[in-house]
Amino acid sequence: MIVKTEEDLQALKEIGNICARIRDELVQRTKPGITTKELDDVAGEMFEKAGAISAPKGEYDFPGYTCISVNEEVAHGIPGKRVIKEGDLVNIDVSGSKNGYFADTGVSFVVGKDAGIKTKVCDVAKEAFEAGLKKVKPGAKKNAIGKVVMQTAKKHGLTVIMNLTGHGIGRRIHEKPDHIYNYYEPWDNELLREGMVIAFEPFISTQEEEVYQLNDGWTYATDHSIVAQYEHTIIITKEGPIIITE
Ligand code: M2C
Ligand code: CO
Ligand code: CO
Repeated sequence: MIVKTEEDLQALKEIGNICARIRDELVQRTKPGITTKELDDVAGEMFEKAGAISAPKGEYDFPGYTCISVNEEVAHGIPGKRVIKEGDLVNIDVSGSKNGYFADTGVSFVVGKDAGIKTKVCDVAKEAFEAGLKKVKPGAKKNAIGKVVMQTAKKHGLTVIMNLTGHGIGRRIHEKPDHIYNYYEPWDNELLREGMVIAFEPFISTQEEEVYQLNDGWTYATDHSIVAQYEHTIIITKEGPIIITE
C-alpha cells in the first residue's frame, strides 16, 4: 500500500507495535524445554488481548498464530510438539492485522550461548537488513536492495535464499510489490515510492540457495545449510524509512 493519510500511518504503527511486542515476548520465552506450541499459544493470547488477528491464520488458514522454524526449518514452521533445545537456531515470524492494516516481522536467534556459525548467520542477516535499509528511499531502484543483501552475504563467505523474498504489505499481508529479492535482479527496474510499505526480509544461508517445502504443505527447509532471516515492516519516506515493527 501507499500511506496517504494520518489514519493510515497511525493504524500501521499500532499493528507494527503489536507484532513487535509479540515477537519480543516469544523470543524472551524461547528457552530449552518449551515447545513451539506453548510459545504460539502466548502469541494467540497476545493477539486477542490487542484486538488483532494473526495474519497466517486469518489470511491463509495456517495452523498456528505465528510461524516458528527450528534448525533445518527456514520459514513457515508449524508450531507443535517440538521441544526447544540449547543451541537451536530458532526463527520467530509474527504477522498480523488490526482494523484492516497489516505488519510483519521476524528474527532468527540461537538459544543459549554463542553457537559459532549459527550465531554468525544470524548476525549477517541483521547486517544485510541494515545495509538494505540504507537503499530504501523514494525514487531508488528496488533491485538496489537485493544487490547489497547479496554483497553482504558474500563478504562473509555466505549466500542468500533466492526463492524467498520480501514483499509489499499494508492492507494485505502480501501485496504489491510482490518481491523484494535477496540478490541483484537486473530486470527488476521498479522504483520505490514515497509512502510505500514493504516487509524487507533477507534470508542468509551457509550453502544452499533454495528452500523446498515439506510434505506438511507449509514448512520451508534446506537439507544441509544454516539459514537466518531478519524482517521488519517499513514505510518509505523522503525523511528516511519508518520501521513500524521496531
Ligand atoms: O511473509 C513472511 O515473512 C511470513 C508469511 C507468513 S503467512 C504463512 N510472515 C514469509 C516468510 C517466508 C516465506 C514467505 N513469506
Ligand atoms: Co514474516
Ligand atoms: Co514477510
